[in-house]
Amino acid sequence: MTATTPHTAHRICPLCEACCGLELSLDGDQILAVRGHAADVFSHGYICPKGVAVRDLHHDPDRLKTPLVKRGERFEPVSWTDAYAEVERLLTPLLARHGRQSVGVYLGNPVAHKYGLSLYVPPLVRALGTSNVFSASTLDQMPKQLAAAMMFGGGLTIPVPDIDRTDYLLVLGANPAASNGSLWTVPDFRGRARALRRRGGRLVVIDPRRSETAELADEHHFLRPGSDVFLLLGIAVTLIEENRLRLDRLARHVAGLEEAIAAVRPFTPERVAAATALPAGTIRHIGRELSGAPRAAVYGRIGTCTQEFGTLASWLVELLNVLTGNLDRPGGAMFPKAAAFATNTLPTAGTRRPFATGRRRSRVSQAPEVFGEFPATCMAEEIETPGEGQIRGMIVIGGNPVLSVPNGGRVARAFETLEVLVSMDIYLNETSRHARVILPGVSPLEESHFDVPFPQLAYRNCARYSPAVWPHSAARPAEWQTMLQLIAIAKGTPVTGDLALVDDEIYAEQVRKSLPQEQATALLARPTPWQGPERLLDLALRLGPYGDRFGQVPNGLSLAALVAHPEGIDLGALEPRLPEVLRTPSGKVELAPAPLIADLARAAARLDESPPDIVVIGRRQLASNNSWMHNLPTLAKGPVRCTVLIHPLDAARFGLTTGGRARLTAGDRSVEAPVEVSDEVMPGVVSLPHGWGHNLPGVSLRVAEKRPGANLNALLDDQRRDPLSGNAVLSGVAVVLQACA
Ligand SMILES: Nc1nc2c(c(=O)[nH]1)N[C@H]1C(S)=C(S)[C@@H](COP(=O)(O)OP(=O)(O)OC[C@H]3O[C@@H](n4cnc5c(=O)[nH]c(N)nc54)[C@H](O)[C@@H]3O)O[C@H]1N2
Ligand SMILES: Nc1nc2c(c(=O)[nH]1)N[C@H]1C(S)=C(S)[C@@H](COP(=O)(O)OP(=O)(O)OC[C@H]3O[C@@H](n4cnc5c(=O)[nH]c(N)nc54)[C@H](O)[C@@H]3O)O[C@H]1N2
Ligand code: SF4
Ligand SMILES: [Mo]
Repeated sequence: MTATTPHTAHRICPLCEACCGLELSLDGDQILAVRGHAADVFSHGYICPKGVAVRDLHHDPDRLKTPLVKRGERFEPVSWTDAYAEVERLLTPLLARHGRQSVGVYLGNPVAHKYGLSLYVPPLVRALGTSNVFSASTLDQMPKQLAAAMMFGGGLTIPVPDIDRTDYLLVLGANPAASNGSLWTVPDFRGRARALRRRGGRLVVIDPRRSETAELADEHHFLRPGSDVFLLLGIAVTLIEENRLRLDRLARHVAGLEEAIAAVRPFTPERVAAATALPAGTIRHIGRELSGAPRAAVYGRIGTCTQEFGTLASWLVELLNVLTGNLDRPGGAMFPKAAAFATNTLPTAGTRRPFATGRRRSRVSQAPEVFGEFPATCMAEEIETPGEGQIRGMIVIGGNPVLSVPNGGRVARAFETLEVLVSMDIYLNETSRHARVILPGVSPLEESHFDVPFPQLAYRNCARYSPAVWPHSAARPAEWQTMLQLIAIAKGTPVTGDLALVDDEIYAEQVRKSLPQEQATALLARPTPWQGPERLLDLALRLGPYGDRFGQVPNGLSLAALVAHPEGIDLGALEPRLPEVLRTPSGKVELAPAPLIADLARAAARLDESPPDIVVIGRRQLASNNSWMHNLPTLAKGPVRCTVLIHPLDAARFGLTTGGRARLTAGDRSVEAPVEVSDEVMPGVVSLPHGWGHNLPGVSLRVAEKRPGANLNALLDDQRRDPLSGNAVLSGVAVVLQACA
């Protein structure tokens, strides 16, 4: 555990999608300082305040170090053996009595940042045999993934702006200056945006709030929340009517162009203007600038996803990239080529089937399955509603749905009725307090790190891996080992069984999936120095597009090669990938997927509806990370951040002043928070950040509890979704406002 002299370690930050390289100054088991790793080939020394807070996270006295088991009303620390035995004691009979659907799984955001978790989720779900899988994806990016699957044939085949070479960047519903980018791995967005402007390019931001990103922009336009679909349609029609389509070399790679044009055509800027709260002239102006720029990219993110027309909006973003000829060319919107785990780099085997959702429906709301998941907003009702297939046990992995899912109070009540809740979490927090057993992960610095999804979405191709800064003590399992144990329990293997065998089986399955039989057998006979996620990573790297194919390709990538380069291996600027990147049955970019064309009728029906008086939107803040970094002292400083932002005109109407308090009500749900009057938000819109509300009984977060804030999701409705993707509507929700006494 301890080294004797101060030294330095390098490590990719696991806290957000920017994946910055960190440099840690260490003395023994203490972190003295955290700074950016200047030599990192990808992030070049960039870092944000959350990266610095890795230190607080590692040393947080509230971070759980032993498993907890609930006895009566209280949690007791227990040994790992006892904790696993308790899980087995609770889970095995439940599965036997009520069948495989009786246990559900919820996967939270950190799962995507820890390959020791994410690589073991599919085997866990298979071992459980449940279709009741929920995740933060349906609170977030499902629309974008669904649109990508329909258009390009892969849920992570999502183009990203080639920011360093573009001349015009149109950003809708994203605030990378605060969030550091999402479905777009781009450390130092701010620096790159400034460079874009310095070389004469333009940044245009569409957002109901003048965000930190809008502050950097040449142009910012307020937009009525939830109306991106109409703005994007209006821009598309501008291009069509004004003879601005420039498909050029894209023409031979697309299918459905005429159909897409015919479908969007009725939505002229003049027709959609009122719904967006933007003048038709502004919509046309954006279309003209976008099509006039030599190289341009359109990027839409969470604001365009967490709304009723999220999938339509995500489709239209890419449609604009195609219509302007900017898809897949330098300076446009390009497809990264990741070194490992990207399905769009795997050989295409057999016949490709069209992408489909709804292979199953959820029991209560009849929501279609999308990528094997049901909407997170269906979880509570599936637990509450009796009958065949009712969920009676949950495994929550790295998630805090009580704060992150709309109608969080209902989630909490539902969780209380479960026979079993197993939580893999590092804190006793708003969600894990409902668990029967909490299995805490070690510090992220005590495990090795490789980002599975994010290099697939990165501004530049590169491969980086971080070994553990310190080995975790032998008495505490790494998270992948806990995953193996849960898999074993789900399979009915006694907890005394050999987990190495479970791991070998998972590896063997992956090898057999990746190679023809003979080669697979030969490979499995070869010894490997790796185990667990590292062995899976080595396999993926070596068989990936830059891989050494186990010695066949000289200087190809392997895990050993990555270990030798703590600063990462640069794989170059993004390069055109059409048509090789596509996995659609036609081998073309599908511009007019039938479910999307059909969904336009639903949007059209909404065009003439009068908007609610006041709607609420969220707000991400640099020093927060969803619900779980409020316990870190370096981030918990400064003014109270969980405030209701309101425009001066609305503040006057409702008798609200800065420093006073407002109550927001929707249906029978309400929250209260301090008011901040500001013209940063547009009239008719109030903004409250999500992830707060740390004042619930039973949590053990001594720093966060002091400034608990209000839970936005205690207010939001769990029955509002984008019907195609199942994504929750988190933005543009009507509320009633009142001043509090
Ligand atoms: N109203 C509203 N709601 C939202 C959003 C919004 O914008 N507005 N955003 C949505 C989005 S984009 C997302 S991604 C979701 C996030 O939803 P969730 O993933 O459910 O919530 P997080 O706050 O990310 O919670 C992460 C949990 O993982 C735990 N954790 C942290 N590190 C580790 C680790 O290393 N191992 C394990 N096992 N656990 C760990 C934390 O303690 C915490 O309990 O929230 C969504 N909810
Ligand atoms: N500091 C920090 N960084 C984070 C996180 C965090 O909590 N804190 N969370 C991480 C996660 S899980 C995610 S998913 C990413 C998300 O990263 P981003 O997608 O960049 O998310 P936000 O910063 O919430 O920016 C969304 C913007 O959309 C605007 N908006 C709201 N409604 C609408 C609308 O209807 N239309 C349009 N056009 N705009 C709208 C909001 O005002 C906001 O400025 O951030 C990640 N990074
Ligand atoms: S931007 Fe994201 S990845 Fe980079 S230091 Fe901050 S939290 Fe870590
Ligand atoms: Mo997210």
